[in-house]
Amino acid sequence: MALYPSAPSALSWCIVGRGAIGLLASARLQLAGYRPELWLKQPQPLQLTFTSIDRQQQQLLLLPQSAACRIQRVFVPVKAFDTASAVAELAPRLSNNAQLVISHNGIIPLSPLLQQLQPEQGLWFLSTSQAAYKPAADQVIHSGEGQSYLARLTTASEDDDNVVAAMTAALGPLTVVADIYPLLWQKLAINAAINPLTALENCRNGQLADPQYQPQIEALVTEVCQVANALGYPMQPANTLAEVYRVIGATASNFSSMQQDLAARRQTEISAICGYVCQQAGLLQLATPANQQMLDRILALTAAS
Ligand code: KPL
Repeated sequence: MALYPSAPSALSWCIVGRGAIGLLASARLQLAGYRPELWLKQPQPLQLTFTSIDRQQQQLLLLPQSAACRIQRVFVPVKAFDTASAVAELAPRLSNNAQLVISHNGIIPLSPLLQQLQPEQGLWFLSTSQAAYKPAADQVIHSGEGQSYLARLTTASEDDDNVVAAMTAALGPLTVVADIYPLLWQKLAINAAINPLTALENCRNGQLADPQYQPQIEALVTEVCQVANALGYPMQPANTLAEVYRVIGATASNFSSMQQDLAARRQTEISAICGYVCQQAGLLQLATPANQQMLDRILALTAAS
């Protein structure tokens, strides 16, 4: 007898963890007629209160991932540093042509993920500016309307239409792009400028509009642009800086994810943000002192806590 006898439904999605974006995606998938199931360390049903962007509140029951069948489609919206271990845990449960969609801040090397996957299993990246937060473990609020971009990272993605339709329901509006890296570098500049500074200053994003932060923000953004340009992703410092200040204004009342992580003494994504910039700069023999300083200061604070 096969270990996982029943085939998953075309509408089944496994969602890893119970972070705000994962729960937002689960709620929206369920409301669109999909069957999201949560992959949790302690599998148990979650009675979720979901508040949509138009302030409608709904009670939803999210079930844990069923042990009865192989996983065909999975969304992995976990922190950059948890992505490889999440994929390794999932790997024995995946169907031969499973499709995995990863989503996180920063950039991580893909080889540790690809080593866990079979050639026919497809890997995708979703970058989103949809905003959600969890006022309690069983509540998620869709707090800001954003957009998402989806790209294939591997060629083995036979059920493209299904992945695109489901991710549109989960986190749309969605644009499919051929290469996600230009967007990831743009987002890296935003996160390198906003996340560590708000974490160090223990402030909301909006405080960075104060002119006292301008020299540091400019230095961080200029370095990210230099590295991106050297890697073949054209980025102009002036436009990128304008975009950083637009995001600071648009998210003025938010606490960045890194401020929240540092305040809660959790591991931060600094290694996948400023750390990735410094690591790539090192390979290109470029100097990135502003990013290095942010990396060192955040790592020192995390180690001390
Ligand atoms: O992505 C973000 C984060 O907090 O991680 C920004 C854009 C800075 C919004 O807070």
